[in-house]
Amino acid sequence: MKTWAQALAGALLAAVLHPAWSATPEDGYELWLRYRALPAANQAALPRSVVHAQPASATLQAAVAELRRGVAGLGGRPLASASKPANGALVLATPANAPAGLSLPWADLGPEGYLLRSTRLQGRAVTVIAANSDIGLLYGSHAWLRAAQTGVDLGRLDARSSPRLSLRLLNHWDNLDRTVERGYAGASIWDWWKLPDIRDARYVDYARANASLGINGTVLNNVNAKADSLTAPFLAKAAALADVFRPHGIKVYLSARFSSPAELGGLKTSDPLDPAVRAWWKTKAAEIYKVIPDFGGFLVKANSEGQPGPQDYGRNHADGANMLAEALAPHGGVVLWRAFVYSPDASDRAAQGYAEFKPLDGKFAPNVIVQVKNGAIDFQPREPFHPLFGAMPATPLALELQITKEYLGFSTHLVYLGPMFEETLKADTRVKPQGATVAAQVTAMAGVANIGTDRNWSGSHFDQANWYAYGRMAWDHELAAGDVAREWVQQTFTVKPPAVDAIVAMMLASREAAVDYMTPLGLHHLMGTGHHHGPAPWVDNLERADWNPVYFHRAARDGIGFDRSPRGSNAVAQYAPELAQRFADPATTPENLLLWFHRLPWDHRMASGRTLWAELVSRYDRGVATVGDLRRRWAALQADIDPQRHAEVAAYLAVQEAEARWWRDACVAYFQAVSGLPLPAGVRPPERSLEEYKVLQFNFAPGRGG
Ligand code: BDP
Repeated sequence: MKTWAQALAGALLAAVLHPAWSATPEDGYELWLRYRALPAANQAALPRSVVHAQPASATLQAAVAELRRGVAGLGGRPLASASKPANGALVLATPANAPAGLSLPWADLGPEGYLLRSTRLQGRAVTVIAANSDIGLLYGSHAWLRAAQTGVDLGRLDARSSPRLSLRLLNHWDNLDRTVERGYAGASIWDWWKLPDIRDARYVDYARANASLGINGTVLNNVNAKADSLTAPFLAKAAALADVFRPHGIKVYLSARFSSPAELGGLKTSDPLDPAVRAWWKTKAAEIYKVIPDFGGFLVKANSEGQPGPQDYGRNHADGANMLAEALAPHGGVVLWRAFVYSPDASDRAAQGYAEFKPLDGKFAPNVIVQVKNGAIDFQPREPFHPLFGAMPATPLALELQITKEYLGFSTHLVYLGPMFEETLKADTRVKPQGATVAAQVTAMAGVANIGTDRNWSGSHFDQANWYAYGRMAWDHELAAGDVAREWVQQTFTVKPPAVDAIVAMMLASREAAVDYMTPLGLHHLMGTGHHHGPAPWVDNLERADWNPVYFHRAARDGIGFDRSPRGSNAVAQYAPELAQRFADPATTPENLLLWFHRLPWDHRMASGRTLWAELVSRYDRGVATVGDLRRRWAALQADIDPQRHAEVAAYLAVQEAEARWWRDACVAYFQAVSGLPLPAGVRPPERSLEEYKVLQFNFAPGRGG
């Protein structure tokens, strides 16, 4: 088999020799904003002029600049600014500058929404992009460009969209030394050393890409925060970034370290009820707003995994969050207070977030948002939705998703997360008889970013799709993962229908494949210690019980799984009664969550008629087979994809296939040893012995995650 480097070198050579592709190889830098020439027939519908308010605000200028760039690429033509509509013109309209004769449903658009409409205005056929604000016009311009890139008929547009969530955020886990916690795409793009004076051009492209999705806020630094990020020099750097992002509608937020009053202010305590501590935060907030007048607020990880917090002083989460909220409120800022907490002594880690936060419902200040991970453990390949969704009706909640694939094969595995995001957003919490999705329970979304200095931004071409899908679904949670994948492929790779269909099908198969080859049937937390890559279900020696894979799978001679039914930890009781009842019984628990909620004998009968043991092995096999299939399908697309990106993806898929086998073989070997059962008939034995898998070490690059 060729090595990764050989495959890449071969492909680069092919790129040079291949006559069908342009001389500049595609390296992924342009993301989905590539604006390649449309087929000649579609170019005719592109505008030659754009009518907009003068003088244009910085945001309107950004919109017009993006439209110019797009039309130049799509049709090779300039787009002139005009004051009157000509035939075929684009007209950017807000109520304040709407041309005479234009009547639109402004009230329905909300502060950020937009409308695209092909219409007649002053006797001319035009396309109106309308919004109540310039930021709405920027979003509308991006939507128009998306329509153009995805082959929508530009002469018959009639679309309208407004976000339901007012906060659509990225969370960067970027450290001040430019390492990125759980980052697999190079270093942090924030060049703290050169900021604030040097503003990398990449910051603008970052803002453009985010604005194209409707992302409107970014937390710059890691939730495991250093107090330094709140010192004057760093605030000046953050302010420089805020200046770059502002025209694109993106506010800057910072992760705040709870012990900052003691660490930076020299106070004896950081007790949230201490008047001096409260005063310190008020002064700090005022200092921040002086340099960043539209600062978004603080994200806080407190009393979680060793981080300081109010419990250090005998106070609770509400005491801590409300103190910060009080400091930010006069300036319009919010506190995003994370609910990711678990203590070493609890009997079920999955039950703790709910246990600590549910009693505090209604106790938080109005500008506090409790930020909850999608599931109750930790961004596993599949988790049921977190029971806090729907359980805190008096508290605004944010849904936190992880875009970076800490538990899903880093950036080498092709795993499209759209289906996973959709699964959570559309999960029915059953807190209302008529149904109540997770999406309907939240007022904000936060995505842990997968962005770094790699030329392709996300570490792999397909990981760009996860950034894209997160942003699109944060704007519109009703979107289907398949539709989002389709528009991403059309903008990123090709518009040829058979190739688009083939790539979308690959993407849609990929998440379930990863669940199958890593943690099928509701298993979770089987990964290697520390770096979290590769299988290690045998680990049982970590200082905290609830860090050990054996704590989560509980496999032994008599069975496997975590009993969260009333006979076990009873974590099922944290769900609405209807779900609690459904999850309490193996017969009514969805099979894909079976071992999350139940500990069952190996000979438990599955829907397929197989025993649990045979089913488990077959799921592992199915996962590996699907990855082999993805490889073959990608190989068949060689003529449709530019050579550099084709080869890079092919090389990554080869790694993924080898690692899927590693996962499968190591887990099957381990569970076989524990269960003492023979392999089901016809099943391929693991390539190596269990002992060999146990000593395999995954070499991860230092500085690329803790
Ligand atoms: C875990 C990560 C750890 C993060 C933590 C968090 O392994 O690096 O700090 O989540 O979300 O999944 O705070």
